[in-house]
Amino acid sequence: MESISRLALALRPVLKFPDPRLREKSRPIETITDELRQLALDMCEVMYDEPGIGLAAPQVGQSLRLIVVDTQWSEEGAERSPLILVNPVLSEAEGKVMWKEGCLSVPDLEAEVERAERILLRATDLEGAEVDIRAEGLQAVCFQHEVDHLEGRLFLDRISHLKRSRYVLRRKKQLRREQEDGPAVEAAEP
Ligand code: K1U
Ligand code: ZN
Repeated sequence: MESISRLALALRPVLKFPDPRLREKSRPIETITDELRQLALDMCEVMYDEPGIGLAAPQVGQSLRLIVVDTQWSEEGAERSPLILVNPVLSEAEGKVMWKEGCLSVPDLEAEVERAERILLRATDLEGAEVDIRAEGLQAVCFQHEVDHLEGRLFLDRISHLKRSRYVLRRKKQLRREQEDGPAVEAAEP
């Protein structure tokens, strides 16, 4: 049954660098509609399927200030418990950490990025209630990464020029090869 529903309902594809839609500043959400609720659920599915610990609406081609985050679900024994955050704003940043990040929109790159160690994130949930979350460690880093997406920024913009230029060249070659040979085929799940 599971495999039939997964076949019937295609997941929203994740846009990949250098898609220009990843560089747009997303617009604030004014009204919480059924369409927005559906988008949030679809984003959670994509995040768990990829797999990832966060996702921002522009990564699925929607220029809206909506993010989903679940930094714990992949730990042993943990349940899925996504945070769905509308119009998130970061404040009260304290301290600095270096964190090795990846991005579902920037294939085949992991790099150390400097981030604030602790932050306060203020947002609205899907019921329209205000939420304040004080975060540190991976959750704080993930919030900063996702809010960057809403501004059209990628973690690539926060690494050295040399590392970025090397990645851009490698990615161009990869895309050229895919155009010639077709995209690499991912192993099917059992
Ligand atoms: O926004 C994204 O592209 C998702 C990205 C978020 C992120 C990762 C690391 C640091 C900050 C933000 C990812 O989820 S990449 C995949 C990943 O980190 C992961 C996947 C499965 C299990 C554990 C981590
Ligand atoms: Zn990302």
